Amino acid sequence: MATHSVATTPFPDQQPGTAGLRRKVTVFQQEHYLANFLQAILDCAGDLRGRSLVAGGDGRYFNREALQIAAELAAGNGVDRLIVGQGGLLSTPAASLLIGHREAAGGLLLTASHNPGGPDGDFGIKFNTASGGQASERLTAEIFDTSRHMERYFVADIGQVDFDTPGERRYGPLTVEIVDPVADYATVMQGLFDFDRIGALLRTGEFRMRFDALHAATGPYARTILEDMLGAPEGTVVNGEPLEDFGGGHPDPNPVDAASLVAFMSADGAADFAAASDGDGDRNMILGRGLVVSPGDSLAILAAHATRIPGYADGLAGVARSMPTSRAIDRVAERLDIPCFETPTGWRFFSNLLEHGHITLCGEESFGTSSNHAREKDGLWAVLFWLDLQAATGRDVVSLVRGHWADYGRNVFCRHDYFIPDAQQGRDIFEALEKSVPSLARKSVGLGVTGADIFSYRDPIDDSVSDHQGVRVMLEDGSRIVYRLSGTGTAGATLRIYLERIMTGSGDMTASAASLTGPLGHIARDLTTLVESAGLAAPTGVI
Ligand code: G16
Repeated sequence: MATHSVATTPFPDQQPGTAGLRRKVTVFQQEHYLANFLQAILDCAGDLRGRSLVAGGDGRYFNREALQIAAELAAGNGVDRLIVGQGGLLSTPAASLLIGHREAAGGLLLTASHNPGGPDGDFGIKFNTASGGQASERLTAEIFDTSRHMERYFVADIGQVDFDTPGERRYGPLTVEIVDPVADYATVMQGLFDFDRIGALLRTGEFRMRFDALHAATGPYARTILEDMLGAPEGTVVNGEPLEDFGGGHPDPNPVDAASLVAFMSADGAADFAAASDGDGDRNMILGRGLVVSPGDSLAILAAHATRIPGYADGLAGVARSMPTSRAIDRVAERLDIPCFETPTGWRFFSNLLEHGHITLCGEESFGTSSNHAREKDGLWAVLFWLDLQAATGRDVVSLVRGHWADYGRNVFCRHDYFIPDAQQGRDIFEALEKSVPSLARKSVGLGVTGADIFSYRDPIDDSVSDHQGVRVMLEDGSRIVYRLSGTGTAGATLRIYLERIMTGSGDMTASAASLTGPLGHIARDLTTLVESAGLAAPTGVI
């Protein structure tokens, strides 16, 4: 079977964002676009001849076409084996685990995560290395640089690959192995949690749960684990069928995009526990009756109770959160007397800490939580952790959250997103803010500013430095405002403003985070040029 080189010209826009390259489907459909980027990955991934790669995606539109192109390039570049989830489906955490278990050289993850799908939606691809974790900043920069000079890529004429029939088949120089996307992942979950205890809870008939898979990748995983293995009644998993356009929805488990689940949990007849996951199964949202658990609180509560869970019974080595994430976890770490790391936004910054045993749990405000069992965030893992915790303690989500606030105080957290259609204008607004940092302390904002800086991170393992990771403003009452530009969108620019206010003892701790942080939101907006430059006086999204 012929392997040949295809002449191409570089695309200037293949710079990955927070987690891989995300663009409109129509951009990826341009001739050579995907092949160029894949070749850049393969050129930078080390010697792949004779090695295995894992490949799979969240099932969105263009998933299958992209996999076929990936197989042709893998064969053309001497990869020996491509391990693919049946139907081309692999959730991001499952792919990460599979890379490690099969000792693959890495993985091609076809996903734009929580971004909308369909012919007019988004597509994406990211490369995970042999550790199962996302490519480092350095490797990502190398891939981008290579893409800017791409003049050829290598393919083999392997014909159409069958991505649906389990087992392995030979396509010229390449073996394609089609695996059950769920089996390996489910076994790992069984090793971490007390399935008997969770099963007993779910089978009582008194405890009711709903899991909304938002028509994305987690559906098959949730059905197998929650309904088949743990015995939750059929119908516990809703929207469990992965669809190419996610049923027209936005597969992001947050109170805005999963509003129907929030409404269900606030109405008469609500379940005791609910959860949702995103496009590729790495995010999670946890709900109790009438309550959405803030991701920062979720991380803190899981850490505070971790030793009740079999997989974490020996305690935690340390914890980490991304910089904008609420500091609730810091308080738990302090009490447990374990280290707490503050990293830039992006799961890849946790990789070294996990790899070297510095941390056991980590999480982000963007509805991501996970542990050292994987090198990616893991939506269903978080759901199982919360289930096991409820089974172990006999307490429901509301009781666990309120109990935590009573014990540690509440780090009230809310995110204001300002979407600016003109991307350059968005960058200008952010740059102006960065420039104003030295003078922020002199501003009169109703509350004293006690400090402001531009966050920079030095990785404690490899000493690499990541600058310009967001602006932090500290206020005299302990509140904090953080600003950064989103790195996952495919149009315009989104300025994210993260608001955090500390409550201990006094005041109504149970009021909504949006109302409790409202005044802080005004202060935060007024420290920027959003109103003058973009005419934006109110956020376009509150999460
Ligand atoms: C990705 C990263 C996360 C990060 C998030 C931030 O999430 O994997 O680590 O927190 O982006 O997004 P933004 O840059 O828009 O604020 P995902 O789930 O999209 O892969």
